[in-house]
Amino acid sequence: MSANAESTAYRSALEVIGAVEPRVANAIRAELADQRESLKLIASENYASPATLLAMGNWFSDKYAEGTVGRRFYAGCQNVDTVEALAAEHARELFGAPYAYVQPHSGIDANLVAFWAVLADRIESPALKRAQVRHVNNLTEADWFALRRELGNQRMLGMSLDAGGHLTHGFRPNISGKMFDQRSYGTDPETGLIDYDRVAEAAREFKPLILVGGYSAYPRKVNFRILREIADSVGATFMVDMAHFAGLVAGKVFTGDFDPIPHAHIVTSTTHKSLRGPRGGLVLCGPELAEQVDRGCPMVLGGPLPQVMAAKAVALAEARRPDFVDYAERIVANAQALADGLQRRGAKLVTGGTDNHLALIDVTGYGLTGRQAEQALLDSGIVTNRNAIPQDPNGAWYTSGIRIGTPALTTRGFGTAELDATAELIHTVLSRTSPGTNADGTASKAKYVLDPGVADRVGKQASDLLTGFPLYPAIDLG
Ligand code: DSN
Repeated sequence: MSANAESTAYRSALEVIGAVEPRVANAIRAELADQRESLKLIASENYASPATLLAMGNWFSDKYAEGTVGRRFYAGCQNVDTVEALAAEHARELFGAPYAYVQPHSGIDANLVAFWAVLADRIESPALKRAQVRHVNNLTEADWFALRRELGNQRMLGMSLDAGGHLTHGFRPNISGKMFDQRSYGTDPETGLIDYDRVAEAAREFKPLILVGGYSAYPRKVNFRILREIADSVGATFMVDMAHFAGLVAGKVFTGDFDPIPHAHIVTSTTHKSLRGPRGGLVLCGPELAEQVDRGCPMVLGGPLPQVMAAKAVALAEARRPDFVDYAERIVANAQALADGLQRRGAKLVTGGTDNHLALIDVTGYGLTGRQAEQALLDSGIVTNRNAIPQDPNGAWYTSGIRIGTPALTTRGFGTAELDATAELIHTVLSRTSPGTNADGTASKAKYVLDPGVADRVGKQASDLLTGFPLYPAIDLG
């Protein structure tokens, strides 16, 4: 590849786009500039490689390909078959999974596919069995009524939202919380850690059809062997949503009891977080669920996005290279340096640290809500997101936490020294921010006052830190 191939590719693409709608080309340029200039600590974001990004901008976007490899509802899918089969093969090899389905457009979609597969596999529904084997026109109204009744109201046990679980694990704002009868397991109020005995107790009492493991804001490893034993003890199907930590599984940081693949019946993920691929999802499972998973489109998914499957194939191939192991190890070392740096300076962290890619600051220690802290940090060039903490006194909107993660800055090349410097910047901003007041004099959960000069000074320091680690260094848009 020539030294300036990436620059040439993007310059040409922007020229072509700009000739039609210059404002779109300008927004794309501005997005790169913004990403280059911000200290990105959003735990679920990353920077995909130029090869991954370029694999999405092509004529695969013009192709319908409902169905699966070799069994499509449209003609002319041979090239889509090639990229879908490649992405699935890389996913199987990377994770050591018997079966991979790479069509889901997002993590939520991947979870919906998994829910469908488990329901279809587990529900003793004569009506569903008839619906699977007969043409739908041959079912009676009574069959359909029975099918709806039998599929609905099944039980799911997942991690509670404020302990770090995800909306799709049975919470009300998501369809999973409306179709399933859901209960959650929390964390120990003293340690903030999952208490497996209490999970087992909840499972014994509730007898869920599905036990869900996985999280989007829990800063610790999870023992999937124990969760599988709990699932088995009550006859539940064990599903793991590894969207956040898929990169750590791929990079062999989480092995043995902490690798979900050998323990779960079905595993879902996104591909764009620590895995560093395109925005999308995937499902991994054994042969017993594969047939139902394959029905994902059109059962719950719209037509596949072949251009994204092409990009998944590229990114998964990258993740199979030996240097991805080094990347995954550095993500965790960096998160620990960030967590240690914050705690040394007086910050309070949920669970007192991290052993994955993220940490959760309890900003009540600074007298702030998550919303105030998030905005003050943003004013200072530090991009994070507010997040509930266990038993959050400020609820899910204002919150009391700030979630920070290292996959993106590690991709940029940051090491532990830079993460310690980042901890200093975060602590400076939070300790120099005070809660504001409403017009009527009451305390505001949103308004805040940042000491004069702090945002500019920290913003400059953040920018200096980033200068040593250019983002997409080979891309010069001119
Ligand atoms: N939105 C993702 C996150 O930030 O964790 C999860 O869906």
